[in-house]
Amino acid sequence: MKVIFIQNILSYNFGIAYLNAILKSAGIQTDLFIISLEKKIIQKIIQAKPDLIGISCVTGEQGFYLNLIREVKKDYKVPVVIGGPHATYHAEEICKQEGVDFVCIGEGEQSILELCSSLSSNKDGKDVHNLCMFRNNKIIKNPMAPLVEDLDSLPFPNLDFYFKYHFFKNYTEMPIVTTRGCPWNCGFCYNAQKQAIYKGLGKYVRMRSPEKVIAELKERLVNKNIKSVILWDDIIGINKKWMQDFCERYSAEIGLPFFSSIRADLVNDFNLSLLKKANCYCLSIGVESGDSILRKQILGKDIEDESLLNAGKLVRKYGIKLRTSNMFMLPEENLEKALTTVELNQKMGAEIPFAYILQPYPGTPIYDYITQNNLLADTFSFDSLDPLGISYSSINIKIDNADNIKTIYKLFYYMVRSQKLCKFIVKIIDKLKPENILVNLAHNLSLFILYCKAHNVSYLNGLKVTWVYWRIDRNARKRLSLGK
Ligand code: B12
Ligand code: SF4
Repeated sequence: MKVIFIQNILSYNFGIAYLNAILKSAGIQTDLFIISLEKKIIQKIIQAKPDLIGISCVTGEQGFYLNLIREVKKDYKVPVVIGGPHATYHAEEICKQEGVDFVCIGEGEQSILELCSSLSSNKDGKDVHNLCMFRNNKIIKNPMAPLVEDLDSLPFPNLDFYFKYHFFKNYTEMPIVTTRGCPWNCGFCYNAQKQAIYKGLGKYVRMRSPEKVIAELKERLVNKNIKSVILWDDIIGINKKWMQDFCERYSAEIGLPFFSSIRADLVNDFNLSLLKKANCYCLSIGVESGDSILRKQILGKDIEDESLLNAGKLVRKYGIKLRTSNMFMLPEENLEKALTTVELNQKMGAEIPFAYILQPYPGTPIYDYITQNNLLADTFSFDSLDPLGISYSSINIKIDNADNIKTIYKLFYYMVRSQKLCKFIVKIIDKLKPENILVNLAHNLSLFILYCKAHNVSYLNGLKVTWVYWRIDRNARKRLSLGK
């Protein structure tokens, strides 16, 4: 049995890495193809003769993957299973698409093993937990397996196949996942849906033991030029004992600077003194909107202004860089409310203020709000959601002052960092069209600065990384447009 994973994004994918580890431990052969790093991708996949193709998909990428698997299947009949966030939240829709044989809802370790053995014994996945499929015009949903209760029982995620690519050999940042699940349910996030899918199937928020996390990191750092670590968790800091144990072990045994996200209401002296001692260089906090009504009632994030201001003050007091995550083009947002987001970030002292455009994912409360209030743009299409959420080619909702807000989104970094510049921009905002070439240039420059600061790299190294990404992206686009 041979399983091949196909991936679009130029980054590790820990969903795939966990599945790789579990398959390898069962003696199943695996490989990975990263589309932008391969020439003649279709031929390569066919030549590899997989018995199963696995794809991990976030919303926005589905159209791309569906086209690719249809191309493969023209010349090579192979079962395809799609998992990951998009498959989990939109299983019924995606299972009907041509070329998709199975959709895996939720955690996939048990399912992928069961699927391999089911396919080997010609059972067509009907006996496999978590799978959803479309057969004889009917959607079949198999029972869900309970959540993996003890994350320490899983083998360490296996990234080996990423290192066949030069690109990953040069990576200086090492991510790690320490938890699964988040106890909150913000209205723009899929977490609430995931909680509902897993209701009654075990404890939702689980943490790996600090001991195992450190052991995995140590294993992963051997012979690599890693300069920093990034925690790819939804949240840290909920469990005091865990935080203390993790931070103490990290500082004694790893010590590299690391990045993490944290909720503002978990920012306190206890957590921050531990994080600082462990060499946390940057914390990312979700502000979402500076307008508390928008944040709390429309976006469903129950965090007070005071909590954000206090978090900003404390993070700065401990000498940790403050990254914030903000959204624009929100329902009921107007110029004044968008400017409150700038102002709150200024007051918090955000050094790395990052802005996104709201992507109203179908199935989330914010999407329901937008559709019920007739705010969805006529041009909205499920398939055109931006897989990165930063390009604003697909603005999805109708709001007043849209042009002004788009300009603020693009110049956000400068407006937060300099009050003088902010006042000036506000004065001439009507003249600054968001498509203006200078506005676009300034926006791209700010993305570059934000990248370097958040990833703790010098501008020179940042330029090298940008150049590598740009070249890979340009070559991949050329090849794909020529069908190679
Ligand atoms: C790390 C992370 C990133 C990283 C890496 C992305 C990646 N593709 O791995 C970076 C920083 C690059 C990133 C970027 C983005 N992210 Co992000 N990210 C995360 C985060 C915090 C952790 C992902 C992770 O490693 N989880 C741990 C692994 C073990 O879990 P998993 O991925 O779910 O995998 C399990 C199952 O899903 C399943 N599975 C997964 N793949 C497959 C494949 C097969 C074949 C099978 C059978 C099963 C299977 O089995 C796995 C093991 O149990 C998640 C939130 C979360 N907690 O999952 C958000 C999350 C995935 N991100 C999200 C978003 C929106 C984005 C961005 C659009 C944000 C932005 N504006 O930049 C971009 C999109 C990038 C892209 N095209 O992938 C959303 C996706 C929502 C959606 N509907 O798709 C999530 C779910 C956050 C959220 N709660 O809404 N992200
Ligand atoms: S705290 Fe973060 S991960 Fe948790 S529900 Fe809110 S946005 Fe989602």
